[in-house]
Amino acid sequence: MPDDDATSGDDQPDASPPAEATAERPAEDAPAATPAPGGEGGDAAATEPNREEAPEEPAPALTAGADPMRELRWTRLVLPVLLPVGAAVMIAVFVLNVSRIFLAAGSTGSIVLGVALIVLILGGAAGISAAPRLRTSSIVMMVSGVFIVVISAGLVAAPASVEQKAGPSGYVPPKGPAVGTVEVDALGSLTFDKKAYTAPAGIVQINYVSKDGPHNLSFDPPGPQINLNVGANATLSQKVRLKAGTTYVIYCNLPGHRAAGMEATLTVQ
Ligand SMILES: [Cu+2]
Repeated sequence: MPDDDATSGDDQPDASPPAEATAERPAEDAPAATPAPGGEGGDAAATEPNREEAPEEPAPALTAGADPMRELRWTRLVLPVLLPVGAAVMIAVFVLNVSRIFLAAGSTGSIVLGVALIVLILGGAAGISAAPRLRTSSIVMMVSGVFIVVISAGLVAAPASVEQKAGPSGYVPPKGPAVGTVEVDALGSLTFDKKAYTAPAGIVQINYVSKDGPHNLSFDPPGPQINLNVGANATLSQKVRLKAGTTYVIYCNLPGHRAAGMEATLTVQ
């Protein structure tokens, strides 16, 4: 066993070093003929002048050899794709975040924000054009700073803008816990599961369940101005504020559905 290991161990190093040596030597000789003797000499005095010379020699060789191809690739391939794509991404991010801020700010706030944004853009452009010697790096810093502010403001405003959009057709549901729940089932036979429903007064959660097909739940005046559109075999939950002592007429407003029987009363106790 030890003999086998020894012989196999001997065979492998014997076979590989010549292959490595032949592979390495031409590679070393071709790019840098001068550093090789310096490295073999080993003396500190001999290596130092070689190191100073070495960076000078390959540097012009590299710029002369590699740059035309790199420049061609950069100017004809990368930049024509990168610039428009990058600009489009930046515009998309900017527009999305600004629209979020506007949605969250409300009608008066968005007018103030819009004016501030216009002043900022015009002022920034005027400032940059008035100082033509401004460094490119500082312009990049300023623009990216504005972007960071817009993106972070958009992230902060995102929940508020989504919350306002959540209600169907601009309906803003009442905030606070529901005092009761009413389930209304829309059946395939174009009727509700009951002809009369009851609910407590105050904030009530309506669970509108479609057993078959898409339906809608509308409240007849003086009901909450909401339209609950539910898809086939889906449930839609919405909070509404119901007035005490009122009987609402609830119905499906899809063409023909109310006449076919999708109408009921909701009495608030
Ligand atoms: Cu219906």
